Amino acid sequence: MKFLLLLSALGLCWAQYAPNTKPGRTSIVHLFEWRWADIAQECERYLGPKGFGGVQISPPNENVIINNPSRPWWERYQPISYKLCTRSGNEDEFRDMVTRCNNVGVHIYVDAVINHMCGNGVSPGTSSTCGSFFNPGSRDFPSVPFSAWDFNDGKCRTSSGDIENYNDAYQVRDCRLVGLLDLALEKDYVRSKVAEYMNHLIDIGVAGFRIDASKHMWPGDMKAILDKLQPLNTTWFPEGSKPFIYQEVIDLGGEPIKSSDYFDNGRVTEFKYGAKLGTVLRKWHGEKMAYLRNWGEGWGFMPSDRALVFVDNHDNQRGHGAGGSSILTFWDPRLYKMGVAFMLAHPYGFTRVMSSFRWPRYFVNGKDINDWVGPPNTNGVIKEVTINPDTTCGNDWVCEHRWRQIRNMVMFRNVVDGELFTNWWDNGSNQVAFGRGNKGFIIFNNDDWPLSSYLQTGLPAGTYCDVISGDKIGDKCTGIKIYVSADGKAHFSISNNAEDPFIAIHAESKL
Ligand code: QV4
Ligand code: CA
Repeated sequence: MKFLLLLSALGLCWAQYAPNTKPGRTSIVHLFEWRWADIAQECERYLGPKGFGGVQISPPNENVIINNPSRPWWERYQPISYKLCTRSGNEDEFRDMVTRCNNVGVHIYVDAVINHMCGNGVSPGTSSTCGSFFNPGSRDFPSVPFSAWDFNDGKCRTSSGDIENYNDAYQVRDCRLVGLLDLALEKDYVRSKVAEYMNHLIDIGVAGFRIDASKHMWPGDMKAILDKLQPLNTTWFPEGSKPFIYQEVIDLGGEPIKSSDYFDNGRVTEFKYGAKLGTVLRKWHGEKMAYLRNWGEGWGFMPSDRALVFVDNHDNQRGHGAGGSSILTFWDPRLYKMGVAFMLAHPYGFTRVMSSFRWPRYFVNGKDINDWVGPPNTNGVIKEVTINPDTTCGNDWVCEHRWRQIRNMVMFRNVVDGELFTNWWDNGSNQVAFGRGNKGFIIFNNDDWPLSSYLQTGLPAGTYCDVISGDKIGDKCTGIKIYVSADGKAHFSISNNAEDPFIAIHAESKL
């Protein structure tokens, strides 16, 4: 009996579903391609004070430099070594970022690219972000070191050596994803090198990992790597804390590899979430917001406590990965704000907000031919994130996370944390509302006619500031005011032409 208990305790040990955010902080933001120095400042000047729980950073390890096209964002998904040395900064800058962010209660989540090294077709040399030598043809990465023994060439059975058919789980795991040299993760040596890299990051103080291309790794191999990880740094985390793990698996149904295959290792990205939410808000295929009443598991999504959710990510916002045309992005700001607000108000999943850079999007026959364009830069050097007087960002950094509507909904989610999904209302079409216990209430009008309704909010009587049209500053609202009467009801009116056709109020926006 004791032995069984011990076994189950050990079993629970490595599975990490808790995001390790500070109490009262419930979302993370992906600061895609930001420099470590800018992230450190953003933690101190914005993310900490505004209640963000953490930052997903771009891969911090040395990658190949691609010059044709010129420094695409995706070069960072082609590792050369595990040295912390990229366009975002060196190891000193990385350590400074982790320390300063942790010190203001904002944790760092690393995008771990461990399925592969660089592309098979890349020329040998030292065109890498730290100048390390590598030779893809001979499978030589001396800075790790990895050599021909450490790759899956012998195991993959497709004629090209690349993944050719996603209906064959073996080739999806053992062959090359778009030509990327596939690591032999069944080897203890390879597992140890990967774990050594991740433990180095844990030692510095990171709180968890996005595991890139998880679909392309056997769940058992990943478990073996996770078993080698040490507990989080006790300067900032309780003794024995395990890193938060969320695995990138694109499962839209219809393939043999399922998200659920990975639940034992940690959370999994729920790609159905953004694809469906976009379809609903765009009103495609007869969808309407009224159908969101049973959003979550009711829509065939994975269990809420296994899901990492987002409206868009760095791939599908530009047509990579599961980039369906329904995906909402900053390019459609009105619908995007509604989508992100719906996500942040709804209890399902652990939420990640996207923060992008602008690029010269240019469609030819329905495909963005500039989908490769890297971050704002001067001769390849990533530009600083400048802050405008109105608190938005300059230098083509979009900073969706600083948009008032999104930033205030991150706070809304913190305030309603743990409260039930309550007081659903809809008009049978695209006007819907719901509450979170007696802590918050949100209402949307995505119909082509005005909304005017007297609804139960579940909130205590009082005057509340709408946090979408404005803020509560001192004892004043800079936007719309909502009057909740003693019975919890309030009148809402939202024009279908409103700049933002939705209203949100919560316990801390009460005057
Ligand atoms: C080219 C040819 C291949 C050929 C190869 C030969 O297209 O047919 O075999 O050369 O060397 C880039 C290029 C791609 C190129 C490849 C190898 O786009 O054309 O292949 O490099 O040089 C990002 C980009 C990819 C990019 C990759 C590496 O999206 O375009 O590939 O970085 O630079 C699936 C997966 C999922 C994945 C998603 C995009 O299941 O895991 O595709 N998502 C993650 C990341 C994503 C990243 C990777 C995985 C790879 O989120 O950003 O891919 O690490 O759905
Ligand atoms: Ca693989």
